[in-house]
Amino acid sequence: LVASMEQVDQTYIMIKPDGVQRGLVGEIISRFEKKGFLLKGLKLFECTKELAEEHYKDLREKPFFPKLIDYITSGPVVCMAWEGVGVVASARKLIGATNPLQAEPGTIRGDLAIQTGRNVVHGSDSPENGLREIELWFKEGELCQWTQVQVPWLRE
Ligand code: RTP
Repeated sequence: LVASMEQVDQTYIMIKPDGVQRGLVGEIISRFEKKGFLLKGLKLFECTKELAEEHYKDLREKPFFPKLIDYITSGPVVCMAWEGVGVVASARKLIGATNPLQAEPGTIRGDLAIQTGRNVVHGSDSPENGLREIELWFKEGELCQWTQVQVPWLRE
């Protein structure tokens, strides 16, 4: 009941084409599942250049922007919406630092990647961007409104 007074956030998590190609989909999803967050949406998806550019629009002046768009559109991605108290910051911790060589062991990037340009997963950086990105990547009707059966021992 304490948790119900706290802000429930949503984050957009995306397994990038390298994660899909390397067969890491199950491994990555399972880290968020095991943590206990609520999965609201999930799909394998080939994104257009326009969508990738909109998603990363804040980075459009960066020198690596064209390479980033080529990378994200180079194969299917796995789009996910996750919900929970503190989910945005927690997911960023589970993912680890942008540069996988700087990411702590135990994080997704720390365990599974070596290059910034092939860092296997994306996670929203704020609750506002979580909502914006979920709206951008999912159509109406693609998200599920469901209640997790209370897992004993997950919460006090
Ligand atoms: P993301 O949005 O994918 O979760 O990554 P992030 O917040 O950790 O990092 P951000 O600075 O927003 O960069 C977005 C993605 O752009 C690629 N990148 N390449 N070559 C480079 O110097 C460089 N810097 C960033 C990475 O794929 C990064 O995740």
